[in-house]
Amino acid sequence: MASFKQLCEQDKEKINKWIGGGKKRYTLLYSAANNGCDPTTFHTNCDNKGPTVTLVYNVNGNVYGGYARVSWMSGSGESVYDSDAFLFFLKGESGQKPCKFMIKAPEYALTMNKDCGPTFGKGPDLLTFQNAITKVTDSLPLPLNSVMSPGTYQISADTVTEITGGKFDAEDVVVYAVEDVAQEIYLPTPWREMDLPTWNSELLNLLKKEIEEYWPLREMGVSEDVIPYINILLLGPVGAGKSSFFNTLNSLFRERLSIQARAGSSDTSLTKSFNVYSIISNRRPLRFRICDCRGFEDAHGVDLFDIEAILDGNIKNKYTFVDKSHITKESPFYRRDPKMHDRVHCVAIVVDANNDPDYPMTEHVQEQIKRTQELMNQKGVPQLILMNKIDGLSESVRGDLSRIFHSQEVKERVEKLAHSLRLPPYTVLPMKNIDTEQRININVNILALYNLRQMLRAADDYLLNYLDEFSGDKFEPTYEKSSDTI
Ligand SMILES: Nc1nc2c(ncn2[C@@H]2O[C@H](COP(=O)(O)OP(=O)(O)O)[C@@H](O)[C@H]2O)c(=O)[nH]1
Ligand SMILES: [Mg+2]
Repeated sequence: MASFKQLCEQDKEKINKWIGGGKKRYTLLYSAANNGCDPTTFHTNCDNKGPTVTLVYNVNGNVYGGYARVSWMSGSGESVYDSDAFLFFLKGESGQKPCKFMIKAPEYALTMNKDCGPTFGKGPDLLTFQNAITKVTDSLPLPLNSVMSPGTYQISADTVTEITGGKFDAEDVVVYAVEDVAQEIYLPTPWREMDLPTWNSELLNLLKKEIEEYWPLREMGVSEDVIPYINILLLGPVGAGKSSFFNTLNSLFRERLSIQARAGSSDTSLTKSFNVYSIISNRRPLRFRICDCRGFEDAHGVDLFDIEAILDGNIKNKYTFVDKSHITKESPFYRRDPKMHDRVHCVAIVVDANNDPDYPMTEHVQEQIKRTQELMNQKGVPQLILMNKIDGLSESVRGDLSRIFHSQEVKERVEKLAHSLRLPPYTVLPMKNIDTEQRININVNILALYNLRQMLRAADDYLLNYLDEFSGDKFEPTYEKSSDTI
């Protein structure tokens, strides 16, 4: 599939300001690179959808486009009045400043033509494409007249050359629906049934105690020494917050800020090695370990062979990943005879909640995750999604994290993310981490423990499939045996 260009949060903020009014929601309707550069497809996806923003990503790395308040329609070249429409230049490779070009003649603002892509002005000032265009190489050869014969908008021919860099070929033409998000919706009934009553220090202590007293399959009557601990593997794109999640948990049990796992926002993975962390509470290691893995990256990232070896328990702590290669059986970090407690019992895919929920990561990373998911499915390893950084998603939740399960915004994000990772919504765990400037926060800790508890339960579910392998004397089921007549 061709590369689809994402509209990042900063770009959205810029466009929001140009449109005016408050917060907006952007929903992807059409991408020429993904859906095909064909006017019929554009009109099928975008007609009658209300206000839209169109972006052209040209081969010079310049991004420009237009906003239309009036819906697109499949006409035969009629002009339509739109006094709010404007053209804009968003960004360019050579650092040109973003700029909005106002409408001069609103009666000609938009041209409705079933044979054309989005068309602004009568000139037209911006015609994205005419008739279907086949992608030859990585770019779409948009017609040379695609941009622009200015007249309807306050843009000059010189400016056109500047913003296009003289190139009309594009990598993508993308259309988003733009809706006003009037105000955040607070749902009186939580969207997820939780056994979390009031969020206070009492609840925090209860959850903490439950986790301190956890051991694998305890609830099934398996005794304490059968499986010493379970392993939770954190996987996901670089910068999603894998290391930070461990630091949040560790700080919580140590009751002081801990940055044992290096966290940072560098583009390439800071975590170059496989690190297995355990947490000490009351001078005793807790019965789970967090495996922090190198992040998925665009250029390389963790190899599928290595992931399989990690899942099977073949890779030892502190193994350093090698670019474009993987562990061999000769490596001193290769464990030849992994036991049950060396395996991964639960995987949490860590994703940044602020990414476009339809395209939560780049295609390359999405592909790595998809292949990893296939592997986990084969092996029956339970998967959860840690939807991190929800503080960036909703102002009211940022102010009071305990509102999280009452926020319509978070609920919708959870559903979309679950859909794009092909997992049921209940597997998505919304999360916010502590950062280094922040004091330890009760609500952050409650959420972290709640999410951890879901991971421990998932790990127990995995182990249940292997009950037969645990020796009989150590395993004494406490549940009733089914009756003889069945
Ligand atoms: N706002 C916000 N930032 C976070 C959160 N969790 C992590 N971060 C930041 O995101 C960046 C990347 O985090 P890191 O844990 O290194 O990601 P990793 O590459 O997945 O291990 C760091 O600058 C963190 O401070 C969160 O919940 N909210
Ligand atoms: Mg990391």
